[in-house]
Amino acid sequence: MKRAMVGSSSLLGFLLVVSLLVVPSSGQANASSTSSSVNSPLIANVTGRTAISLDGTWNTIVDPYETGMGSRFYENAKAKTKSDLVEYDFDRSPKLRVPGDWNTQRDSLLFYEGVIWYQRYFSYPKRAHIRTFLYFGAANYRARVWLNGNKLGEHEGGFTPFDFEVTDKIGDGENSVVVEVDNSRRADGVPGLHTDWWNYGGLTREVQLVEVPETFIESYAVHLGKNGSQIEGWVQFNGPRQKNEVTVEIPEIHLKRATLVDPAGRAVFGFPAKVELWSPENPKLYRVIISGEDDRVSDEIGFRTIEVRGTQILVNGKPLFLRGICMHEEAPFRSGRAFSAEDDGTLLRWAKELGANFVRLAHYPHNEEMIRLADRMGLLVWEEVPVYWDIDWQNPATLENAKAQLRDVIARDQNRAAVALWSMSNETPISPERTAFLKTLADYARQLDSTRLITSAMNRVEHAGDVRTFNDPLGESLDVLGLNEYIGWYEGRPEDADRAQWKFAQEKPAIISEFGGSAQYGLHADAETRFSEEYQANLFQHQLAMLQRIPELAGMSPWVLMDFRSPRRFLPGIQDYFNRKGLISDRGQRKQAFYVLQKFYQEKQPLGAAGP
Ligand code: GCB
Repeated sequence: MKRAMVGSSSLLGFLLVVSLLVVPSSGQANASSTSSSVNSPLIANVTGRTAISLDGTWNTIVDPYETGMGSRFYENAKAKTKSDLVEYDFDRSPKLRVPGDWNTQRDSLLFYEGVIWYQRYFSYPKRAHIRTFLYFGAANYRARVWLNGNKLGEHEGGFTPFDFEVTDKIGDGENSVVVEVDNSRRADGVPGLHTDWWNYGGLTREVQLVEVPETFIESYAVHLGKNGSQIEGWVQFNGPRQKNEVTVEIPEIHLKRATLVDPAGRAVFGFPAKVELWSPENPKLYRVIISGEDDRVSDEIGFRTIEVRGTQILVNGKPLFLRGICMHEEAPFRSGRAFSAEDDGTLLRWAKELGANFVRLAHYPHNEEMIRLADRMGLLVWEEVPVYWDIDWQNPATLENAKAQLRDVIARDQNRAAVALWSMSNETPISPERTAFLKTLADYARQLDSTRLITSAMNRVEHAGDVRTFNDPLGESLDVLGLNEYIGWYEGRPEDADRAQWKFAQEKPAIISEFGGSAQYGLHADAETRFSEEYQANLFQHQLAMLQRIPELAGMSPWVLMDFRSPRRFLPGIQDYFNRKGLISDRGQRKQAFYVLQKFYQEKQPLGAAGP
């Protein structure tokens, strides 16, 4: 037993058993193998680590008949004599950029769903006492990875990060990495066979080699305790040996505390601290430095509380109406999967211009930088896993897959003050199996992160004349109810909203997580004409007037910030495979409805449950 030091002078009251032996962490590390054979711990905050980027151009082979496995493409073989038969050659194959979806890099790949093999060489200076991980920001949808012909593992799920430890497999000097990426839709996948967004395939986010010491900080959570006066959290080490202490430092408030690490490499801490709170109006971030004996990680972290009281959402103890907008991770101007700081910045600046304090990042985890930027810009975030429409509710492997995606996005973003809500699903048809599946997910999310609110976007409504009752049994398992409704687009006329009265089966905060209608930018007609800007603007007017009459309302996120590609939108000259419900066109032009919502967000406050 031993006492750890608090700051430089006082003593910390934590007494923990100390051991010099630390086993690799269990929780996250081993759980990573549930739906995929990824056995490496998922390293948190890769941007704060020493890393070598493998972004750039990769050699690629389009393999529609999935010949590559049988032909052992992963060996990257070369004919050694003139009579050797090798029927592929990465070196002479066309290239694709990484990060990037393949669909928008080559015309012939726009609709492609299947396998593409990626290969590149890199040189690496191997050093003693350094552990190396090959880290992928995301690969849609399934990836199998080999280094120098040795299989590292595979991963399923198109929007979450994964890594493989390559310390023993990486060579000093030249190496070759091969990745088979398959974006075939699967009935047992998450999402399943049908989505209303483009199935962008490829290595869609960054690829890097991350270097850490032998015993390193695998993951950590640092947040404001529920009472608002204490900074709490945990640090998880991974490696053979660890000094008995970890230090958490917030230089700006002269805070430096040491905490003991338990034999499993975990330290749990909590100490009083007075911090300036993070909020949408004041997105204050502090530099937080976590140091063990050999490793040190620095992060920018905001401190705030979020909770519900009756039908209100409270941020830092005060009711806040979420003035939101939904968005896809779709690149402005060029169309395709967004991945760069420039793409993210444009989208979030548009949300700010609209007057939003909240974004619903539909329908899957967006790139990590998007969340970090929201943190810096003061935008609360709804993050979602792609449990979308119908999936294989009765399949245990599908549930494990959804849980793995949830676990990994929480592991990646749990230190972002911006993240207010974890969403389990979108518009899932009600059945006992579905409700049980989503309840399991909601319980799991709470177990992993008790500091945020759990929600889902639902759409079951019971009609009795003009009274609409939102009633989904899943609501029992949630903190906040998300409701998608399309009065005036899929249902009736925009004016029907004037008579609609809303009731909610559960007394909980409700967010209208979607409403909207399509308009082609520049198409002008009267407000009766579908796809005209006037129709969409009129629909927004009626919707907003209706939403103002719902006292339970805690927020809204209309559908959607920008037009996005969708394989189910066929109308020539209008849709052309784009969902046109954007308030901004895919070329960045603001439609009339943009200004209707902007005016509403600027003028009408406070709203709904956050009102007086
Ligand atoms: C919805 C879905 C969203 C679609 C949207 C639409 O209810 O949640 O993914 O894109 O409607 O435009 O139909």
